Amino acid sequence: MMVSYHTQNLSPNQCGSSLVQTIDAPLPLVWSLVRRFDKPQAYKRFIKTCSMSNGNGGIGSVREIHVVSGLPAGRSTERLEALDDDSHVISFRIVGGDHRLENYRSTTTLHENAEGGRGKTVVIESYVVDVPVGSSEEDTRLFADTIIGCNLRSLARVSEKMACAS
Ligand code: A8S
Repeated sequence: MMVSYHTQNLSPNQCGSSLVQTIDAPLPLVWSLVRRFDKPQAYKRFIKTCSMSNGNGGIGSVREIHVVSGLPAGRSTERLEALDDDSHVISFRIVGGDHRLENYRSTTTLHENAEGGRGKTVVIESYVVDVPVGSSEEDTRLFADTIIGCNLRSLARVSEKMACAS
């Protein structure tokens, strides 16, 4: 069931992977951050601004991201594809921008950690993206994995800080 959200059907010119992060904070708290499509800067690194160009956070909403300087990109247009408050699933697709992540689509799911008991959350984030002409699959995956890894560790830090304070 949780695996099926992260099953990837890759075309020959695509690559993808999935990353896992355990967080020492309750699922509802972590979900309250992850579900906010209109506020990715609450935990994602590298984002300078985010404004909504369509909708206000429901499925079909579109956001315009501007990233901080120093990255090989300036902006990204992203559409919310799925948001399920019962299953704790969120998925978005990149539909434009000046970067090299063409046809990027990611799915993030949250799970209560069975081993650590209540109060711990496991986050799984997977993605599929086109390998740009002239780039290798390995480089494309390394680039995306690095950004997502930073974001997931930041999500853990922010969530754990909030859990401590509450
Ligand atoms: C996310 C995931 C990624 C975001 C990438 C991979 C991006 O925002 C950054 C640099 C780029 O070159 C591409 O969940 C893009 O946000 C930080 C602008 C899309």
